[in-house]
Amino acid sequence: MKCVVLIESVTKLLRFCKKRIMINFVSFIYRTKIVTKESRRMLGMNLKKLPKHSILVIAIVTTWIKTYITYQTSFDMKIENAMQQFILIINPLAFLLFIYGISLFFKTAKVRNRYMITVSIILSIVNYGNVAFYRFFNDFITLPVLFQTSNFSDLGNSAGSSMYWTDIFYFTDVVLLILAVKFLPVAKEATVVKLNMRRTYFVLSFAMLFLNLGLAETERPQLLTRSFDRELLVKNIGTYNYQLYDIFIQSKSHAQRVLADGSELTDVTNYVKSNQGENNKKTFGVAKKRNVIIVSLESTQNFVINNKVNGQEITPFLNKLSKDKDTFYFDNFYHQTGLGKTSDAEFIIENSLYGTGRGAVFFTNSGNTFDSMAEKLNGNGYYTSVLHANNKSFWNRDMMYQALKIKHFYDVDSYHVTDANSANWGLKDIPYMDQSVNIMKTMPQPFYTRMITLSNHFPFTSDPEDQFIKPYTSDDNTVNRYFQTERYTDEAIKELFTDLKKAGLYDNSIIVMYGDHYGISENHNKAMAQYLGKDSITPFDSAQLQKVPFFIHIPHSGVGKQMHEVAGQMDVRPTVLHLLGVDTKNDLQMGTDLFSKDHKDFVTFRDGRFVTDKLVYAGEVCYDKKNGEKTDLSKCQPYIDQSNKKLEYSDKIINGDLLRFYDNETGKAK
Ligand code: GP9
Ligand code: MN
Repeated sequence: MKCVVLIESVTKLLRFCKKRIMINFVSFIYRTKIVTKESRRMLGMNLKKLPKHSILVIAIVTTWIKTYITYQTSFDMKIENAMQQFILIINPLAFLLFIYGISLFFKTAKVRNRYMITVSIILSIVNYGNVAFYRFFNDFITLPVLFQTSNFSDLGNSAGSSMYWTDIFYFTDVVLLILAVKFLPVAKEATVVKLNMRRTYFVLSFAMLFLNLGLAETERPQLLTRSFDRELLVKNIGTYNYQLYDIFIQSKSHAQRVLADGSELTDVTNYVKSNQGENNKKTFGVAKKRNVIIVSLESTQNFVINNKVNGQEITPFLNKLSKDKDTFYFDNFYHQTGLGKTSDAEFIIENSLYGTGRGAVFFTNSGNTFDSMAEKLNGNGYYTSVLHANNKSFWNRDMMYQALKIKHFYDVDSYHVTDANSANWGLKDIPYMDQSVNIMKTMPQPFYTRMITLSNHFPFTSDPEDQFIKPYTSDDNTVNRYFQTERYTDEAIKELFTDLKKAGLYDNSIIVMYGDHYGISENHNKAMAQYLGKDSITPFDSAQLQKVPFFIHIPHSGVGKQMHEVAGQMDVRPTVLHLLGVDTKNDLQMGTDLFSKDHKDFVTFRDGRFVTDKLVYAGEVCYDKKNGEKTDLSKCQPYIDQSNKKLEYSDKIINGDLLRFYDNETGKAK
């Protein structure tokens, strides 16, 4: 009923607007002096009073239209289908209904109008701020960026040059609202707006919000928990909601940071020092001054290595490599990522610290001080970069890479991406390898570059010409396809090696490769059990399935072999840096050099599960690793305690931003 009334009011208002508002506004604009009370009376003489709350409707509709026009004209958002377009149209609405609707709580029309004008001005500033920022950074504003001084000066310098007089458009809604308040005859609400009316109104705005989030979730599952790409967020929830979301995330981590003072460092430092191993003299510096190429193998789990589907090898190239004399292949190596997936893996590789348990650390703590592998290598004469053919704001990489002191990010704009050479998530891995090696040729040497593959990403779709093996046969198409895209990525790695040889870069480089995280989640246990020839996948099996491959290929070294130590992504940083002859004894890192005799067969996952050479702890049950049988919890207890400690110290470093107080030259607090 209330809904019908509201719709009727809007229709009446629109009809009225068509006939009358233009007359008023046009006459206003063409008059040389401000319209006097008298002329206003004359103009309004024939007008019937507009329905109550017309100003509210005008405020919402004008800001809504302006915001949508801004999306279309000022941001480069790729809209792929009608549903995305629809979400884009409706996404400002819930927020606008809510924020302007607060005016319904004020008692007089005067206060209500003032409130709405103020909101309209603030929203216009936020909207325009994003436009100006986007012109320069090709990205949306996030709070830490505003407070990064380097950005400030960049912004300051560019502000003038990226503002035009036509930008007045971004304030049209404010102007229209002020004019409407001043000149439109609106029927007055006698007292404060009725409770029933308010209730209906807010139920409507929340319904709008749920509709928006529901549609966004079907378009992009786990949008708010996982996909921290600002473009995707804005596309789905709109600029205003995004800005609120950003404030929420940033203030949470800011509060923890403010409370830290560096006194926690003593415990953390002692813990880390007691876990650092002796360097292995044989391998330390074995790859000194070589270029370092670290490849993130999207969704590659270890069970595909040296394994077959339909009688065919899944990863023939990696299989050969696993037995190569120049390659260390670790077959008991686990990923340690959380919600941040690929970005968590990157974070661990760079810092040998855990991501946060509450989201992607790339997003929550991109303002922190770090002591990344890139920063260490910058200091050792390396040119540092990342090569990844995706939108730079995905996983907040553009911001986090600055904090990690990565010198250059070759993002999607550095690549030639066409419909023909892309599938699934974007540029296919084979052309990605070709183009990346071309970029490497232009880099000063020695360089450290990280590559991130994409083709083997969920939902594992590919073009027929890229399917080198037949799919698996089960009633789970995700699992069936996974083998094909994995096979394709293997071919891309082969291409990388060939390209590096052709480019003359192979001999003086080392190539490190790791699986970033699982590809097949527990939702696909049935098909996985079928493939692995098991009755079912137990928590013990699931923990074992977190194994990802890890390769270190050192051309012409002859030192390679298969390594069976229980290890994890945390160990990559110290292992690689030591191979390059860069010491890490004072660094606050959670991993140890895998070539050190002090390395322990013990890996803790982000969620507290762990694996040792004898035990697996998962789902709060202790398992005997040999046979997967449940065993006495007391056997796991010492490792549970150590795991908790490790996670706690790592979290302390990140949440308190403790590295800002730490001097890794001296190994002491600053
Ligand atoms: C996106 C790619 C995939 O750039 O790294 O991220 P994921 O969804 O696997 O975390
Ligand atoms: Mn990934």
